[in-house]
Amino acid sequence: MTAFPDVGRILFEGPASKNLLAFRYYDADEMVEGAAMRDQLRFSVVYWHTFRGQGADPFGPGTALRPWDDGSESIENAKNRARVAFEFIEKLGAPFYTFHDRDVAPEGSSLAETNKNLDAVVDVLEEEQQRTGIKLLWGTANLFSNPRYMHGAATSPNCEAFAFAAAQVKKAIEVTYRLGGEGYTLWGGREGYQNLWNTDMARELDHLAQFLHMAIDYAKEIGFTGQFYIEPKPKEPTKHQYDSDAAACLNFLRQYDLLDHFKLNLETNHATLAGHTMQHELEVAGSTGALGSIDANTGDLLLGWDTDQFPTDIYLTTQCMLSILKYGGLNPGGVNFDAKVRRESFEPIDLFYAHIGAMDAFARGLKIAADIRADGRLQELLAERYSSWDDGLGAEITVGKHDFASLEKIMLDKGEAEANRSGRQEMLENLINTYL
Ligand code: XUL
Ligand code: CO
Repeated sequence: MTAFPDVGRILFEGPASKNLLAFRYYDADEMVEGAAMRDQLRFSVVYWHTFRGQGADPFGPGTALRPWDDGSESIENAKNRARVAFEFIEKLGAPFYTFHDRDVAPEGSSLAETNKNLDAVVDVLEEEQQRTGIKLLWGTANLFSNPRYMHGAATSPNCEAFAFAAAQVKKAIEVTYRLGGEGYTLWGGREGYQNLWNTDMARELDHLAQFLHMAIDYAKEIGFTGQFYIEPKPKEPTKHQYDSDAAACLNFLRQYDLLDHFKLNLETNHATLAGHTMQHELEVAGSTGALGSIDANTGDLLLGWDTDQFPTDIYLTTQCMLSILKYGGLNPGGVNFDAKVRRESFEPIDLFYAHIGAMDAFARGLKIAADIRADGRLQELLAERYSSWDDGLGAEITVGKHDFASLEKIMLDKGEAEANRSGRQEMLENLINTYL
């Protein structure tokens, strides 16, 4: 049985190819900065949008045609869907995937039954991973769709919602471990508030930290050594999410002694919702040693919500890959396409076009970033800009040889600081464009 009879393995055909079902830039074996593109980019397909997304929006129901899916909540349908997912990922040639517990298997009428359903589908995932060699980048639990989580999960005022979420994450970590997952992600879901009149923020944050400590303690107990991530997002579904941006996440992790156990999974559209660029978020995380993985998508700047579109903008992917290379790559993270096809792109083939374009955009971004780094002018100009700190007074300040009084004396003697140099913003923007 095949769900995509008209599509074979997607091949690299090079930039001259006119075939839109081929890669023009992503050549998995091509070496860039000493590693194959496959290992530099570590592409990953998300189960939730790609295999569960129906294209519904707040104004209308789903439109997607998915002939292999009978629309039921049966285990058989879930198992079949899992096999289709692997056919797709294998044909695409992505080495990884990610899923939430509830994406892959239906909920039962009790936690025990739900866990049993999950195990039954995880049997198929395991079988398909072995058959194809595709690996699990990270696992996660859906702690936001079920109505029990209406007030949040770890931050719920209802301690039994917290307890249920704990049981759910325990199981999801076990399943991730069983499947050889390289990481585990906790996105905030509904951990935030809609209204401060009914919210004890300090208490909620204490509970969230306690929950994360329980997760890492349990991973340790069972021997799961994968990387844990939290994923910043400023709003949606709540008015304010506690993990609002990279800086807020880092502050939270530091405050609660969690910094050694978590890295950040940064998502482009979450960065823009936070009023930042993805480059900003990558620099904040990277410069702190906390850059873990990316959810590679993009938003629509004319729509103020999380549109989760596939990335096609070479300028954006170049910025991403420049920061990623600068901070030593993503391994064990990856470039995870947390993106969905548009409601109007309802045919199965659109899933291929979407992923192929995004993979090519990132491959191109990687190659351009590597060119910029090999050329070296950008780094030279940056180094030059800070060169006053390399010796003399700057170096003395850096090593702690001065205080306010000694600096005052120097400036009283000199009377004025040395003249500034131009920031050369336009020249640098032009320089970047010469590589594109
Ligand atoms: C939500 C989002 C999630 C996480 C996984 O905006 O990005 O899909 O990536 O829970
Ligand atoms: Co995401």
